[in-house]
Amino acid sequence: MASAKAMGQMEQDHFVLKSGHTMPAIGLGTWRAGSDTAENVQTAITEAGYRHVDTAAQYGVEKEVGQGLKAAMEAGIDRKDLFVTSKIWCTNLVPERVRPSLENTLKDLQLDYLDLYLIHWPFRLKDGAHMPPEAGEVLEFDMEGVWREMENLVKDGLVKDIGVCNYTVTKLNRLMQSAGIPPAMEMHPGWKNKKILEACKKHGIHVTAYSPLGSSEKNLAHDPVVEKVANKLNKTPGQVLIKWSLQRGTSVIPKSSKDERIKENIQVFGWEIPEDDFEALCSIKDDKRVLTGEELFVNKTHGPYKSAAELWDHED
Ligand code: NDP
Ligand code: 1BO
Ligand code: 1BO
Repeated sequence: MASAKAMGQMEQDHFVLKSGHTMPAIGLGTWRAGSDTAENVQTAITEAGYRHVDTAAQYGVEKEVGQGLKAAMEAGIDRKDLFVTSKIWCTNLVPERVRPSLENTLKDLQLDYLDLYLIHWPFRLKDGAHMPPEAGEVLEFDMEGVWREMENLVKDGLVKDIGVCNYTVTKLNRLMQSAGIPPAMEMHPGWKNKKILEACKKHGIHVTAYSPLGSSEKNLAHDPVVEKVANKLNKTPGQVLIKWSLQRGTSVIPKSSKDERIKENIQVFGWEIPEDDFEALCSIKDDKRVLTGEELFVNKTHGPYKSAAELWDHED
């Protein structure tokens, strides 16, 4: 796939969603963010220049993220200049739990609205479900009912945009009647996830690339192709991976708990990956997901999902 740059689009530090709202192109990820989350969020905003933070109820750090946001606002950053995303967890994917879940998230984040509220995974789990789930712990998911309640949050001004994560083209098509659906999907040179990106582009839907560095498990910063391109461009491997995502026209939410890397990961403007190096990155072998969802949602004996392929509608 040619990069957005190669297709003549201008480099941009933000994207405009279908709703007309603006999303900063780089956000700070907070999954497995650890004990320094509040300080990391504050540093990211006040020192590194981030204006976008991605979190989730399931990450268990919303209170800390909220403390970091509060400190940044006390230091003079306006709420309206920040873009805060959170996600509803799988145990709460029933219409009547949507609003209370959002209210808890807002309370923990010390905010009165979210910029983006996402369905974290399109599977409903029973409260207290095991990993991997035991028989009967993956429940029926009323996708349209939950979505309607999320739309009500937008109508009531509690959330500016709503979206989904970890969707397939099949599932996305079910929701396509709705206006704007910014999805967050795993994307890096080791899992390009082209089908969903192309389907979203076709519908004019903005995509955020999560785990852009390959997450902790696959960390592509040590991949020889990435290292070679980084050396050539005099950039770090992390910057090259983040820029690769931006050049595909996605926003990107790298996570780091280290101040230096938090700062490094947003220094990705004013230069570009040349087309041949971009293509070399696209050719990295081993095109596989890191987050298969298998541990969370697959019960090989009892189902309802008996394999990761079933979770992803056999689209991989
Ligand atoms: P990333 O791809 O962001 O990788 C994070 C790992 O890379 C950490 O081990 C981090 O270590 C390390 N790292 C960070 N910066 C650099 C660098 N410059 N050079 C080398 N290594 C680096 O993984 P995530 O899976 O955390 O994805 C990012 C964010 O996306 C998540 O935190 C979360 O907010 C979101 N996400 C959303 C999902 C969804 O379902 N919607 C699923 C998965 C992620 P260290 O902290 O020590 O720097
Ligand atoms: C279990 C949560 C995966 C990262 O979003
Ligand atoms: C569309 C996903 C944005 C994450 O912050």
